[in-house]
Amino acid sequence: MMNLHPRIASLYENVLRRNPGELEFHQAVREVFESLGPVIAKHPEYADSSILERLCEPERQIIFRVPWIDDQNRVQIHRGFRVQFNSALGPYKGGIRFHPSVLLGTVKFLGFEQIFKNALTGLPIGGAKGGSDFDPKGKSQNEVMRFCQSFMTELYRHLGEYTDVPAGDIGVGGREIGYLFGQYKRLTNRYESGVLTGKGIAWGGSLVRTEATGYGTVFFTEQMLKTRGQTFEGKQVLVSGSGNVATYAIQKVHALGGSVIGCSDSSGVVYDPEGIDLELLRQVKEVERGRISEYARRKGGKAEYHSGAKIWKIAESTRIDVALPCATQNELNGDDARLLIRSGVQAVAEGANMPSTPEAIRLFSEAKVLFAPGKAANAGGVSTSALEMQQNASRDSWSFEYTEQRLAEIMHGIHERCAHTAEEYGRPGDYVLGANISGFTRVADAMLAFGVI
Ligand code: NDP
Ligand code: 2IT
Repeated sequence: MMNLHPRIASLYENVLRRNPGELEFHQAVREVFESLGPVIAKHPEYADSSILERLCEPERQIIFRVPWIDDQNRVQIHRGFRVQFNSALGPYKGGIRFHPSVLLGTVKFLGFEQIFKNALTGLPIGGAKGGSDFDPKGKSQNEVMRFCQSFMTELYRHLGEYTDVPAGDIGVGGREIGYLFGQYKRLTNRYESGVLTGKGIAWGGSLVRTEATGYGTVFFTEQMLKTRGQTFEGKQVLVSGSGNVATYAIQKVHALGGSVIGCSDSSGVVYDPEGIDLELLRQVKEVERGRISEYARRKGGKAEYHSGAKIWKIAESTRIDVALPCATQNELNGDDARLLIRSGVQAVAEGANMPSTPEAIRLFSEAKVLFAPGKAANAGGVSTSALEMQQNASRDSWSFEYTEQRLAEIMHGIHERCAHTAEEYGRPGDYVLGANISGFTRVADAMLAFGVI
């Protein structure tokens, strides 16, 4: 681990002491803090105004009980969260995650990341995250609906298009956003489209929002490759996960001439040397809500399925040029990074939030692998959410082509900002430093302007 600037080190100790046991939150804070030494040295006014202390303390944290009745008429109790972290740049904005692993510390790490990610987009959105330890897997449609209705019955009073605008994340896609929006509309008697993003196209959603995170990750990677005179043409790519982000990352890699030869879910890995058949993957995952083992079964002997395996192992026996972790936090560790580096990986971009461990990031940096942190590489999702809010505010809807063009421009802008900031601070090519400093200064300047609040 890198050393922290002395003023930041004592602050970090405080974060550890005040947020015991929240390991993912500690990790996310540490990663940002490691980048900020040179900024604090250059701009003592940030430290003098306790900007960092304030940034680490969420503006508001809401924790609530979510009771619902399952199909066997049993009462089920889950925990709901919304951490409204920072609203210096706009209404709180960030997704909702439904996964059994969700704890307060998970939501805090995601909300903290979201502050800097959203700042980096250049769009007027603050940072937040929400979720529940509810597991949508194996639940009936009616159970998911009843859960979403109960969740929103408690959360609605904290939301609003000028206050807090949630969206999807792991376990929350178009279906869940539909139930959440329906209940919000019913409780408030307002058709307030701008209160949630990721909505269906017929009722206020934006074209490209579904594809945006995966597409954006690939656009960002394309920009990084370009700095070394490279393109996706002919590249062999691994994409972990097989959910929303992974699916559309795969689609865009293929459109740009690369081949994704492996993807995964939490049960196992598919290795398909012909390149993943996206239509089949979408049929299995989106239509049937099945497992990727089913993908391999239907491909007969042409694709391998490895139960319980890790996707990065594919790099042991096959050349991997680009790796896009698109599943979950800490899914790519030091050993995985070593495998990828030995295989000749040139670029790694995080479609997921914090998928690489600190050791993996250090190894990529030492090996001069192009590395894009999630807060830059996966910002296309929240950016297109902000475009959805713009369309809702003007009661307009834009074409697919126009919206995708806007997304591409935003991702280019983020790449520029990261690259330029890294150069300005004497670390060309360090996208982690560039993203953290660039995101931080935009939020910090707004906070300075507002005084002590
Ligand atoms: P989905 O629920 O659509 O898909 C998640 C995928 O990751 C699934 O394949 C899932 O497998 C796998 N996965 C989830 N948790 C675990 C775990 N603990 N261990 C192993 N595999 C796991 O979610 P998204 O695609 O929306 O999100 C993926 C990542 O991208 C997350 O980190 C999210 O925060 C991030 N992200 C999402 C954005 C969005 O717009 N949706 C925007 C920016 C970032 P299984 O089905 O077996 O659980
Ligand atoms: O992590 C993320 O950026 C998201 N899950 C998307 C958030 C959003 O508000 O679109």
